[in-house]
Amino acid sequence: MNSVEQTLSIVKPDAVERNLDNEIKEIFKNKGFIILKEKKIQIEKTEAERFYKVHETKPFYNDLCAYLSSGPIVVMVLEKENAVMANRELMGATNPKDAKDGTIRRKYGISIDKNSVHGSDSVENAKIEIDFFFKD
Ligand code: IDP
Ligand code: MG
Repeated sequence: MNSVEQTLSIVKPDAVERNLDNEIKEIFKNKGFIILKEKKIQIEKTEAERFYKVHETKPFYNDLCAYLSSGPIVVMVLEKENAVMANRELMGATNPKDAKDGTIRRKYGISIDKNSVHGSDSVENAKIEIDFFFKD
């Protein structure tokens, strides 16, 4: 069953730093995503720790949170049919080296940690992540 979904996308510091945020937004729009909300912000490390709490036992957790809070990011709510999985496919594998041609991480990712974009991994987590950044 196809249904219209919303998902959270983040253009991470490595990509914003290289001024790729507009280019990446164009890719989403060209693939039929509607950008419902967006903002450019910089978060505190403690906020990054809350956002990535599922990874708190991983060896890379501290570096990951330091990195996400190291510079400006662009957070967006994307809408499209099957948006969660469509965005995951468009992003490509976590490690840019493993990402398929035509994916955002293949094109722009520098390394497994500086992989340019975040995307929610389930409809349930998308709701939590959208609330995290856009609840008002
Ligand atoms: P995802 O972003 O593709 O959903 P996750 O497994 O949820 O990947 O990991 C969250 C983020 O943590 C990744 O995007 C990446 O930036 C970082 N990360 C994941 N695995 C590693 C690793 O083995 N070393 C360093 N950073 C990692
Ligand atoms: Mg993930």
